[in-house]
Amino acid sequence: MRAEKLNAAQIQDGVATLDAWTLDADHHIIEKTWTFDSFQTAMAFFAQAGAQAERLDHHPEFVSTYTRMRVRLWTHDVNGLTHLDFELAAAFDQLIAAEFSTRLKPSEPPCA
Ligand code: H2B
Repeated sequence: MRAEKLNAAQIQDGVATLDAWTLDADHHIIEKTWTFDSFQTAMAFFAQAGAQAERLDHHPEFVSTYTRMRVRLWTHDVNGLTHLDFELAAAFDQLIAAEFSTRLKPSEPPCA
């Protein structure tokens, strides 16, 4: 069953449940950027985040810039946001908290 496209209110509610993700101007993409302590750590996150994407069969846009990794999420099939975007965003936040909280750039406090 194809995931249903969320409306503006549902999107606002979804963003409120996440940890510091932002909406793009058109409100159909959510994004977050992490800065890691090294490129190697950023690549380790990429690999583990990729596994989460495969688990949900839902795939982000990743932009890697040295120690920074930017993730943007939307659902291609509906050209908007669905519950899958918020599910994967939450999974990434859980991954960061569980595996990378001590490997974020020193100026970035580890996720609570
Ligand atoms: N990822 C994202 N972000 N949006 C989609 O609509 C999507 C996906 N569709 N990953 C999936 C793959 C679909 O193409 C496969 C066939 O299940």
